[in-house]
Amino acid sequence: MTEQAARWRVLIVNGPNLNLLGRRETGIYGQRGLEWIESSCRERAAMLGAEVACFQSNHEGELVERIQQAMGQTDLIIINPAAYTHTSVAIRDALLAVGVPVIEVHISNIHKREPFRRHSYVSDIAEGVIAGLGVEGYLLALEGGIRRLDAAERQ
Ligand code: DHK
Repeated sequence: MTEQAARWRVLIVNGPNLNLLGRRETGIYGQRGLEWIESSCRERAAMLGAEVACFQSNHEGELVERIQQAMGQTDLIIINPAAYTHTSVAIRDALLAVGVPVIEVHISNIHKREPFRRHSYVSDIAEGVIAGLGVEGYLLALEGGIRRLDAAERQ
């Protein structure tokens, strides 16, 4: 597929410990690092007519601030809040505040793990949720999210 000019701006946000992907609990999270996710998403986005900004932090406040900066600047947020999925009202409120469609991604199937991982503060405000499909889940979120933006524009 040939590259098109960017029509959509996508922000990919990753929460705590995801900087250690590829080295951390590889039986659960796999061998690929965050760099693979970010470069694959940039490449796929370019093919789909979108541009991607990536952000990772281990700090809740930094994640909130980066989400706030997306207000009026971003068409889609793909977020894996990692452990903050299960605890952070602040991240939920930031996502609600910016009013941008959200797709939540988890590398592992959080419903198959410890009971405390089954609750997400993001799922009920997200357009969609992908869990358990490994790091490929980010690419699926990107494709699905852009397809939805394209469809909404055509209406
Ligand atoms: C990543 C984490 O770091 C955990 O805290 C979540 C999520 C699950 C994931 O599967 O991507 O519970």
